[in-house]
Amino acid sequence: MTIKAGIIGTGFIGPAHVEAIRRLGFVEVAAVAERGDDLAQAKAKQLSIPKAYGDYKKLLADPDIQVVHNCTPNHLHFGINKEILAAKKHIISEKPLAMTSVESRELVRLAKDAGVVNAINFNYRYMPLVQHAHQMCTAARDVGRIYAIHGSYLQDWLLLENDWNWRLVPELSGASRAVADVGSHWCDLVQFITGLKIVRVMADLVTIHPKRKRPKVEVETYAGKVLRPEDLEDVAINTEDYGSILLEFDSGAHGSLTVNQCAAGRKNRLYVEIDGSKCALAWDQERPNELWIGRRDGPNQLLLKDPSLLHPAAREYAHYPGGHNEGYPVGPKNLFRNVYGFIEGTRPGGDFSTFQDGHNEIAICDAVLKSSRERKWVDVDY
Ligand code: NAI
Ligand code: SOE
Repeated sequence: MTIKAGIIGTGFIGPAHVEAIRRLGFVEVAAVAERGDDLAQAKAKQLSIPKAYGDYKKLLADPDIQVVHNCTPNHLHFGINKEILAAKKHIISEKPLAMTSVESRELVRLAKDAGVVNAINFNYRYMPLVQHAHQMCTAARDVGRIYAIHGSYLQDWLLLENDWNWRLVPELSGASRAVADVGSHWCDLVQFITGLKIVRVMADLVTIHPKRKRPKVEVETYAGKVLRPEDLEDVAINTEDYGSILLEFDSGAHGSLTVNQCAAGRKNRLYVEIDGSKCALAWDQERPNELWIGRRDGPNQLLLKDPSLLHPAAREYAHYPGGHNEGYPVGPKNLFRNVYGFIEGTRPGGDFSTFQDGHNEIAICDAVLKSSRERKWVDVDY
Protein backbone atom coordinates (compact mmCIF):
# COMPACT_ATOMS: atom_id res chain seq x y z
CA MET A 1 0.00 0.00 0.00
CA THR A 2 1.25 3.52 -0.79
CA ILE A 3 2.63 5.36 2.24
CA LYS A 4 1.20 8.86 2.72
CA ALA A 5 3.44 11.79 3.66
CA GLY A 6 2.67 15.33 4.84
CA ILE A 7 4.99 18.33 4.44
CA ILE A 8 5.09 21.27 6.85
CA GLY A 9 6.73 24.35 5.32
CA THR A 10 7.18 24.91 1.59
CA GLY A 11 9.82 27.61 1.17
CA PHE A 12 13.15 26.50 -0.34
CA ILE A 13 13.64 22.99 1.04
CA GLY A 14 9.99 21.81 1.40
CA PRO A 15 9.49 21.48 -2.39
CA ALA A 16 12.85 19.65 -2.61
CA HIS A 17 11.43 17.09 -0.14
CA VAL A 18 8.29 16.80 -2.28
CA GLU A 19 10.30 16.13 -5.42
CA ALA A 20 12.60 13.61 -3.70
CA ILE A 21 9.63 11.71 -2.23
CA ARG A 22 7.94 11.54 -5.63
CA ARG A 23 11.04 10.09 -7.23
CA LEU A 24 10.69 7.08 -4.89
CA GLY A 25 7.47 5.94 -6.55
CA PHE A 26 5.95 4.21 -3.51
CA VAL A 27 5.11 7.24 -1.35
CA GLU A 28 2.39 9.81 -1.96
CA VAL A 29 2.69 13.43 -0.82
CA ALA A 30 -0.89 13.64 0.44
CA ALA A 31 -0.96 16.94 2.37
CA VAL A 32 0.86 20.17 2.94
CA ALA A 33 0.70 22.66 5.83
CA GLU A 34 1.68 26.32 5.61
CA ARG A 35 1.11 29.56 7.49
CA GLY A 36 -2.59 30.21 6.86
CA ASP A 37 -5.13 28.75 4.46
CA ASP A 38 -4.37 31.02 1.50
CA LEU A 39 -0.66 30.18 1.38
CA ALA A 40 -1.34 26.48 2.03
CA GLN A 41 -3.82 26.30 -0.84
CA ALA A 42 -1.57 28.23 -3.22
CA LYS A 43 1.38 25.95 -2.46
CA ALA A 44 -0.77 22.79 -2.66
CA LYS A 45 -1.94 23.88 -6.11
CA GLN A 46 1.57 24.77 -7.26
CA LEU A 47 2.97 21.44 -6.06
CA SER A 48 -0.12 19.33 -7.02
CA ILE A 49 -0.73 18.13 -3.46
CA PRO A 50 -4.35 17.06 -2.75
CA LYS A 51 -4.86 18.39 0.81
CA ALA A 52 -3.89 21.85 2.13
CA TYR A 53 -3.87 22.82 5.81
CA GLY A 54 -3.45 26.39 7.04
CA ASP A 55 -2.40 25.06 10.45
CA TYR A 56 0.09 22.19 10.83
CA LYS A 57 -1.91 20.85 13.83
CA LYS A 58 -4.66 19.87 11.38
CA LEU A 59 -2.16 17.95 9.27
CA LEU A 60 -1.02 16.12 12.41
CA ALA A 61 -4.65 15.24 13.20
CA ASP A 62 -5.18 13.74 9.70
CA PRO A 63 -5.29 9.93 10.19
CA ASP A 64 -4.20 9.32 6.58
CA ILE A 65 -0.77 10.88 7.13
CA GLN A 66 1.82 8.37 8.35
CA VAL A 67 5.06 10.35 7.89
CA VAL A 68 5.61 14.08 8.49
CA HIS A 69 8.46 16.18 7.08
CA ASN A 70 9.26 19.26 9.16
CA CYS A 71 10.63 21.86 6.70
CA THR A 72 9.96 24.98 8.77
CA PRO A 73 12.56 27.51 10.02
CA ASN A 74 14.79 26.44 12.92
CA HIS A 75 12.84 28.03 15.80
CA LEU A 76 9.84 25.81 15.02
CA HIS A 77 11.73 22.51 14.85
CA PHE A 78 11.64 21.59 18.54
CA GLY A 79 7.96 22.38 19.15
CA ILE A 80 6.65 20.88 15.90
CA ASN A 81 8.91 17.81 16.14
CA LYS A 82 7.58 17.22 19.64
CA GLU A 83 3.99 17.42 18.41
CA ILE A 84 4.70 15.07 15.49
CA LEU A 85 6.07 12.52 17.96
CA ALA A 86 3.08 12.99 20.26
CA ALA A 87 0.83 12.29 17.25
CA LYS A 88 2.80 9.03 16.78
CA LYS A 89 3.71 9.79 13.17
CA HIS A 90 7.06 8.85 11.66
CA ILE A 91 9.18 11.96 11.26
CA ILE A 92 11.83 13.39 8.96
CA SER A 93 13.07 16.69 10.37
CA GLU A 94 15.15 19.32 8.70
CA LYS A 95 18.38 20.27 10.44
CA PRO A 96 19.14 21.60 12.99
CA LEU A 97 17.07 19.19 15.06
CA ALA A 98 16.31 21.97 17.61
CA MET A 99 17.81 25.26 18.82
CA THR A 100 19.67 23.94 21.90
CA SER A 101 21.20 20.65 23.03
CA VAL A 102 18.76 20.51 25.95
CA GLU A 103 15.93 20.43 23.40
CA SER A 104 17.64 18.01 21.02
CA ARG A 105 18.45 15.60 23.86
CA GLU A 106 14.79 15.66 24.84
CA LEU A 107 13.74 14.94 21.25
CA VAL A 108 16.05 11.90 21.09
CA ARG A 109 14.39 10.57 24.25
CA LEU A 110 10.84 11.35 23.09
CA ALA A 111 11.46 9.70 19.71
CA LYS A 112 12.65 6.54 21.43
CA ASP A 113 9.58 6.52 23.70
CA ALA A 114 7.20 7.18 20.78
CA GLY A 115 8.56 4.12 18.94
CA VAL A 116 8.32 5.85 15.56
CA VAL A 117 10.96 6.10 12.85
CA ASN A 118 12.96 9.32 13.20
CA ALA A 119 15.35 10.83 10.69
CA ILE A 120 17.14 14.10 9.98
CA ASN A 121 18.07 15.47 6.58
CA PHE A 122 21.86 15.35 6.55
CA ASN A 123 21.45 14.96 2.81
CA TYR A 124 25.09 15.13 1.68
CA ARG A 125 25.81 11.70 3.21
CA TYR A 126 23.69 10.04 0.56
CA MET A 127 25.52 11.14 -2.58
CA PRO A 128 27.07 8.25 -4.50
CA LEU A 129 30.76 9.21 -4.20
CA VAL A 130 30.35 10.10 -0.53
CA GLN A 131 29.06 6.58 0.07
CA HIS A 132 32.03 5.24 -1.89
CA ALA A 133 34.45 7.34 0.19
CA HIS A 134 32.75 6.01 3.34
CA GLN A 135 33.36 2.44 2.19
CA MET A 136 36.99 3.26 1.32
CA CYS A 137 37.60 4.68 4.81
CA THR A 138 35.73 2.00 6.77
CA ALA A 139 34.92 -1.53 5.47
CA ALA A 140 37.48 -1.58 2.63
CA ARG A 141 40.29 0.03 4.68
CA ASP A 142 41.65 1.55 1.45
CA VAL A 143 42.66 4.83 3.10
CA GLY A 144 44.61 3.31 5.99
CA ARG A 145 45.09 5.16 9.23
CA ILE A 146 43.51 8.61 9.02
CA TYR A 147 45.93 11.33 10.04
CA ALA A 148 44.03 14.51 9.22
CA ILE A 149 40.62 15.71 8.03
CA HIS A 150 40.25 19.23 6.73
CA GLY A 151 38.08 21.38 4.52
CA SER A 152 35.51 24.10 4.39
CA TYR A 153 31.91 25.06 3.79
CA LEU A 154 31.80 28.32 1.86
CA GLN A 155 28.83 30.30 0.53
CA ASP A 156 28.33 33.84 -0.79
CA TRP A 157 24.60 34.40 -0.43
CA LEU A 158 25.17 36.52 2.74
CA LEU A 159 28.19 38.40 1.35
CA LEU A 160 26.61 41.85 1.24
CA GLU A 161 25.42 44.00 4.13
CA ASN A 162 21.94 44.10 2.66
CA ASP A 163 21.57 40.33 2.14
CA TRP A 164 18.82 39.25 4.51
CA ASN A 165 17.19 36.06 5.77
CA TRP A 166 15.61 34.79 9.00
CA ARG A 167 18.86 32.83 9.59
CA LEU A 168 20.41 36.18 10.69
CA VAL A 169 18.02 36.45 13.67
CA PRO A 170 19.16 34.33 16.65
CA GLU A 171 15.61 33.99 17.99
CA LEU A 172 14.60 32.32 14.71
CA SER A 173 17.84 30.55 13.83
CA GLY A 174 19.82 29.88 17.03
CA ALA A 175 22.88 31.19 18.84
CA SER A 176 25.21 29.92 16.10
CA ARG A 177 24.59 30.70 12.42
CA ALA A 178 27.29 29.68 9.90
CA VAL A 179 28.46 26.76 12.04
CA ALA A 180 24.96 25.49 12.87
CA ASP A 181 23.55 26.15 9.40
CA VAL A 182 26.31 24.71 7.22
CA GLY A 183 29.26 23.71 9.45
CA SER A 184 26.92 21.08 10.94
CA HIS A 185 26.63 19.40 7.51
CA TRP A 186 30.44 19.33 7.20
CA CYS A 187 30.95 17.85 10.68
CA ASP A 188 28.24 15.26 10.08
CA LEU A 189 29.71 14.38 6.69
CA VAL A 190 33.32 13.85 7.78
CA GLN A 191 32.21 11.79 10.76
CA PHE A 192 30.02 9.68 8.47
CA ILE A 193 32.73 9.17 5.83
CA THR A 194 35.47 8.24 8.30
CA GLY A 195 33.47 6.62 11.10
CA LEU A 196 35.36 8.89 13.55
CA LYS A 197 33.83 11.17 16.15
CA ILE A 198 34.73 14.81 16.91
CA VAL A 199 35.65 15.01 20.60
CA ARG A 200 37.35 18.44 21.05
CA VAL A 201 37.22 21.78 19.29
CA MET A 202 39.02 25.12 19.33
CA ALA A 203 37.09 27.83 17.51
CA ASP A 204 37.46 31.41 16.34
CA LEU A 205 34.09 32.84 15.24
CA VAL A 206 33.78 36.19 13.50
CA THR A 207 30.84 38.40 12.58
CA ILE A 208 32.01 40.05 9.37
CA HIS A 209 28.97 42.37 9.21
CA PRO A 210 28.12 43.47 12.79
CA LYS A 211 25.38 45.60 11.23
CA ARG A 212 23.14 44.55 8.35
CA LYS A 213 20.21 46.05 6.50
CA ARG A 214 16.93 44.25 7.07
CA PRO A 215 14.00 44.54 4.66
CA LYS A 216 10.85 45.89 6.28
CA VAL A 217 8.97 43.10 4.44
CA GLU A 218 9.72 39.35 4.69
CA VAL A 219 12.06 37.72 2.14
CA GLU A 220 12.17 33.99 1.21
CA THR A 221 15.55 32.20 1.32
CA TYR A 222 17.82 33.20 -1.62
CA ALA A 223 15.37 35.89 -2.84
CA GLY A 224 16.67 39.11 -1.25
CA LYS A 225 18.34 40.94 -4.12
CA VAL A 226 15.75 43.40 -5.48
CA LEU A 227 14.96 45.75 -2.59
CA ARG A 228 15.22 49.60 -2.62
CA PRO A 229 17.18 51.49 0.13
CA GLU A 230 13.96 52.89 1.64
CA ASP A 231 12.71 49.31 2.18
CA LEU A 232 15.66 48.59 4.51
CA GLU A 233 16.47 49.26 8.17
CA ASP A 234 19.74 48.80 10.15
CA VAL A 235 19.98 45.80 12.49
CA ALA A 236 22.81 44.68 14.80
CA ILE A 237 24.09 41.15 14.02
CA ASN A 238 25.65 38.93 16.66
CA THR A 239 25.94 35.52 15.02
CA GLU A 240 29.01 34.40 13.06
CA ASP A 241 29.46 34.85 9.31
CA TYR A 242 32.85 33.12 9.51
CA GLY A 243 34.53 30.48 11.66
CA SER A 244 37.90 28.69 11.84
CA ILE A 245 37.71 25.53 13.90
CA LEU A 246 40.44 23.10 14.93
CA LEU A 247 39.18 19.58 15.58
CA GLU A 248 40.29 16.50 17.43
CA PHE A 249 38.75 13.11 16.66
CA ASP A 250 38.28 10.11 18.96
CA SER A 251 41.01 8.17 17.10
CA GLY A 252 43.53 10.95 17.78
CA ALA A 253 43.21 12.27 14.20
CA HIS A 254 43.31 16.03 13.79
CA GLY A 255 41.37 18.37 11.57
CA SER A 256 40.27 21.85 10.67
CA LEU A 257 37.15 23.43 9.22
CA THR A 258 36.58 26.89 7.77
CA VAL A 259 32.99 28.09 7.37
CA ASN A 260 32.15 31.36 5.65
CA GLN A 261 28.82 32.66 4.38
CA CYS A 262 30.54 35.74 2.90
CA ALA A 263 32.94 33.96 0.49
CA ALA A 264 32.48 35.61 -2.94
CA GLY A 265 31.95 33.15 -5.75
CA ARG A 266 31.49 30.11 -3.54
CA LYS A 267 27.81 29.17 -3.77
CA ASN A 268 27.49 26.01 -1.72
CA ARG A 269 31.02 24.69 -1.59
CA LEU A 270 31.22 21.92 0.96
CA TYR A 271 34.78 20.58 0.54
CA VAL A 272 36.32 17.65 2.41
CA GLU A 273 39.86 16.28 2.30
CA ILE A 274 41.02 13.21 4.22
CA ASP A 275 44.72 12.33 4.56
CA GLY A 276 45.31 8.64 5.27
CA SER A 277 48.41 6.46 5.51
CA LYS A 278 47.62 4.68 2.22
CA CYS A 279 45.97 7.47 0.20
CA ALA A 280 44.07 10.75 0.48
CA LEU A 281 40.52 11.55 -0.64
CA ALA A 282 38.94 14.86 -1.65
CA TRP A 283 35.30 15.61 -2.51
CA ASP A 284 33.60 18.88 -3.42
CA GLN A 285 29.79 19.16 -3.22
CA GLU A 286 29.80 21.51 -6.22
CA ARG A 287 31.52 18.79 -8.32
CA PRO A 288 29.72 15.83 -6.76
CA ASN A 289 30.45 13.37 -9.55
CA GLU A 290 34.22 13.42 -8.94
CA LEU A 291 36.24 11.85 -6.13
CA TRP A 292 39.97 12.67 -6.05
CA ILE A 293 42.23 9.94 -4.76
CA GLY A 294 45.75 11.13 -3.93
CA ARG A 295 48.68 8.71 -3.94
CA ARG A 296 52.35 8.95 -3.01
CA ASP A 297 53.40 5.72 -4.74
CA GLY A 298 51.57 6.08 -8.05
CA PRO A 299 49.53 8.49 -10.16
CA ASN A 300 46.65 10.30 -8.50
CA GLN A 301 43.18 9.30 -9.69
CA LEU A 302 39.94 11.12 -10.42
CA LEU A 303 37.10 8.65 -9.95
CA LEU A 304 34.06 9.73 -11.98
CA LYS A 305 30.71 8.58 -10.66
CA ASP A 306 29.84 5.37 -12.46
CA PRO A 307 27.88 2.64 -10.67
CA SER A 308 30.11 -0.06 -12.15
CA LEU A 309 33.18 1.55 -10.54
CA LEU A 310 31.70 2.09 -7.09
CA HIS A 311 32.11 -0.12 -4.05
CA PRO A 312 29.20 -2.64 -4.17
CA ALA A 313 27.61 -1.12 -1.04
CA ALA A 314 27.68 2.37 -2.61
CA ARG A 315 26.26 1.31 -5.99
CA GLU A 316 22.58 1.67 -5.09
CA TYR A 317 23.16 5.38 -4.34
CA ALA A 318 23.83 6.05 -8.05
CA HIS A 319 20.78 5.95 -10.32
CA TYR A 320 22.29 6.77 -13.70
CA PRO A 321 25.23 5.36 -15.67
CA GLY A 322 28.67 6.99 -15.79
CA GLY A 323 28.69 10.39 -17.49
CA HIS A 324 25.02 10.95 -16.61
CA ASN A 325 25.63 13.31 -13.73
CA GLU A 326 23.72 13.34 -10.44
CA GLY A 327 23.66 16.27 -8.04
CA TYR A 328 22.06 17.82 -4.97
CA PRO A 329 18.58 16.22 -5.36
CA VAL A 330 19.96 12.67 -5.24
CA GLY A 331 20.92 13.12 -1.56
CA PRO A 332 17.42 13.52 -0.12
CA LYS A 333 16.07 10.93 -2.56
CA ASN A 334 18.48 8.27 -1.26
CA LEU A 335 17.91 9.24 2.36
CA PHE A 336 14.13 9.05 1.93
CA ARG A 337 14.43 5.70 0.12
CA ASN A 338 16.30 4.31 3.12
CA VAL A 339 13.82 5.77 5.62
CA TYR A 340 10.62 4.85 3.77
CA GLY A 341 12.03 1.42 2.89
CA PHE A 342 12.52 0.81 6.61
CA ILE A 343 9.00 2.05 7.36
CA GLU A 344 7.44 -0.31 4.80
CA GLY A 345 9.64 -3.20 5.96
CA THR A 346 11.71 -3.67 2.80
CA ARG A 347 15.00 -2.30 4.21
CA PRO A 348 16.76 -3.21 7.46
CA GLY A 349 17.36 0.35 8.78
CA GLY A 350 20.66 1.60 10.20
CA ASP A 351 21.42 3.42 6.94
CA PHE A 352 19.96 6.86 7.63
CA SER A 353 20.77 9.81 9.88
CA THR A 354 18.61 9.94 12.99
CA PHE A 355 17.68 12.37 15.76
CA GLN A 356 20.78 11.14 17.61
CA ASP A 357 22.93 12.48 14.74
CA GLY A 358 20.94 15.74 14.90
CA HIS A 359 21.64 16.02 18.62
CA ASN A 360 25.35 15.24 18.11
CA GLU A 361 25.67 18.20 15.72
CA ILE A 362 24.09 20.57 18.23
CA ALA A 363 26.47 19.32 20.94
CA ILE A 364 29.41 20.12 18.61
CA CYS A 365 27.95 23.60 17.97
CA ASP A 366 27.66 24.21 21.72
CA ALA A 367 31.33 23.33 22.15
CA VAL A 368 32.30 25.59 19.22
CA LEU A 369 30.40 28.54 20.70
CA LYS A 370 31.92 27.99 24.14
CA SER A 371 35.42 27.64 22.71
CA SER A 372 35.17 30.86 20.73
CA ARG A 373 33.75 32.72 23.74
CA GLU A 374 36.38 31.42 26.20
CA ARG A 375 39.27 31.28 23.69
CA LYS A 376 40.27 27.70 24.59
CA TRP A 377 39.91 24.02 23.60
CA VAL A 378 36.55 22.57 24.69
CA ASP A 379 35.44 18.90 24.93
CA VAL A 380 32.19 18.07 23.16
CA ASP A 381 29.57 17.11 25.76
CA TYR A 382 27.32 14.66 23.92
P1 NAI B 1 12.32 29.16 3.96
O1 NAI B 1 12.19 30.38 4.77
O2 NAI B 1 12.59 29.25 2.50
O3 NAI B 1 10.99 28.26 4.13
C1 NAI B 1 10.36 28.02 5.38
C2 NAI B 1 8.89 27.73 5.11
O4 NAI B 1 8.24 27.39 6.35
C3 NAI B 1 8.14 28.94 4.53
O5 NAI B 1 7.38 28.50 3.41
C4 NAI B 1 7.25 29.38 5.68
O6 NAI B 1 6.04 30.00 5.25
C5 NAI B 1 6.99 28.03 6.36
N1 NAI B 1 6.50 28.20 7.73
C6 NAI B 1 6.89 29.10 8.67
N2 NAI B 1 6.16 28.95 9.77
C7 NAI B 1 5.30 27.94 9.53
C8 NAI B 1 4.27 27.32 10.31
N3 NAI B 1 3.98 27.72 11.56
N4 NAI B 1 3.57 26.30 9.74
C9 NAI B 1 3.83 25.89 8.47
N5 NAI B 1 4.78 26.44 7.70
C10 NAI B 1 5.51 27.44 8.23
O7 NAI B 1 13.42 28.27 4.67
P2 NAI B 1 14.25 27.05 4.05
O8 NAI B 1 15.47 27.55 3.42
O9 NAI B 1 13.34 26.16 3.29
O10 NAI B 1 14.73 26.30 5.41
C11 NAI B 1 13.83 25.56 6.20
C12 NAI B 1 14.62 24.61 7.08
O11 NAI B 1 15.28 23.66 6.27
C13 NAI B 1 15.72 25.27 7.91
O12 NAI B 1 15.70 24.73 9.18
C14 NAI B 1 17.03 24.95 7.21
O13 NAI B 1 18.10 24.80 8.10
C15 NAI B 1 16.69 23.64 6.54
N6 NAI B 1 17.39 23.47 5.25
C16 NAI B 1 18.12 22.34 5.03
C17 NAI B 1 18.73 22.10 3.82
C18 NAI B 1 19.50 20.87 3.61
O14 NAI B 1 20.28 20.80 2.65
N7 NAI B 1 19.35 19.85 4.45
C19 NAI B 1 18.63 23.08 2.71
C20 NAI B 1 17.84 24.24 3.05
C21 NAI B 1 17.24 24.40 4.26
C1 SOE C 1 21.64 28.04 3.55
O1 SOE C 1 22.88 28.28 4.11
C2 SOE C 1 21.48 26.54 3.22
O2 SOE C 1 20.27 26.42 2.52
C3 SOE C 1 21.45 25.66 4.47
O3 SOE C 1 20.37 25.96 5.32
C4 SOE C 1 21.42 24.20 4.04
O4 SOE C 1 21.40 23.34 5.13
C5 SOE C 1 22.60 23.88 3.12
O5 SOE C 1 22.53 22.56 2.68
C6 SOE C 1 22.61 24.81 1.93
O6 SOE C 1 22.56 26.16 2.38
